[in-house]
Amino acid sequence: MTIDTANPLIVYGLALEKNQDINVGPYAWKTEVDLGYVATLGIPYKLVGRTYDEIRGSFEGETGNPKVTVPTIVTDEGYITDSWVIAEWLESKYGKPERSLFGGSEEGKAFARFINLWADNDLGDQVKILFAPWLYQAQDPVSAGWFRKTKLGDSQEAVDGLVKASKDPQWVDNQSAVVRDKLQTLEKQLALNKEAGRGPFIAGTEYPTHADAAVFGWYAASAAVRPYDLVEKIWNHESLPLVSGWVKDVSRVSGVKVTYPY
Ligand SMILES: N[C@@H](CCC(=O)N[C@@H](CS)C(=O)NCC(=O)O)C(=O)O
Repeated sequence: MTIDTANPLIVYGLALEKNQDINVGPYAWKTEVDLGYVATLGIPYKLVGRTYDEIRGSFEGETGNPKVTVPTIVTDEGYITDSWVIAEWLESKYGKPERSLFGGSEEGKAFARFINLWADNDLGDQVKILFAPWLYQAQDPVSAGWFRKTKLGDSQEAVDGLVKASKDPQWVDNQSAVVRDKLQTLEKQLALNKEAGRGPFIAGTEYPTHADAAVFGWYAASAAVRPYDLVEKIWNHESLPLVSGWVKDVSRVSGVKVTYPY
C-alpha cells in the first residue's frame, strides 16, 4: 500500500475540553505507538481531541456509530474504532513479517492479545483508581458528568469519596505500590528476555509490537495525571529498573513523546 504523506491519518483521542487536540486516554496512546512505529516507515498522522461530552454527542453523529469510542481513525475505508481493531487494520495494510505489530505470526498475535487483556484488566484497573479522580476533576463539567455516569457507577457520593482519597498522599503512595506490584510481572518478562539474549521489547522482539503499545498506553495515561507524579512513583521507581528502561526504548523507537500542555 502506498503511503500518502500529504494527507495525515486522523486519530481521535480523549481531550479534556473542546477544541483541544490532545489525548489523555490510554487507548489512543496505544494507537499512537502503533502508528509511531509504522510512522518510521513514513505514515504521518494528526491527533484530534474529542471530549467525553462530544464522544457521546456530536461524535456519534459524525461517525454514525452510537457506540463510538476513542481511538477512532479515519481511513479511505471509513471510520475505524477500537485500538485493537485499528492495530489489526494497520497490520493488514502495512505489516511485514520482519516489521509486524503482531510479531509476524498468529502466535505473536495471540500473545499480543493476552498482553492487551492483562494491560487493560490487571494493570489498567489499578491505574484507573489513580487516573479516574484526576480525570473527573480535569474535564469540562458536562464531560465529567458523562464520565461519572458511564464509568464511575453514577454515584456522586462514590466520586466524592474517590476525589477526597486522592488528596491524601499516603493513599496515592499505597495505590502506586499496588500498580508497581502488578508491573513486577512485566519486570520479570523483560528480565527473562534479557537472560535469553532476546530483544528489549515485551515479545522479545527488536522493535515494539502491539504488546508494547498495549502497556505503554497505561504509562502515557499515568503521565497525564496531576498533581501527583505517577511516572516517578510507578514507572521510574527503583524497584522496576527494566520497566523504566523499556518505557524509554518504546518512546525512542516509536518516536512517541509523552508530553501534555498543562
Ligand atoms: N476497547 C477500546 C476502549 C476505548 C475507550 O474506552 N475509550 C474511552 C476514552 S479513553 C472512550 O472513548 N470512552 C467514551 C465512552 O466510553 O463513552 C479500545 O481499546 O479502543
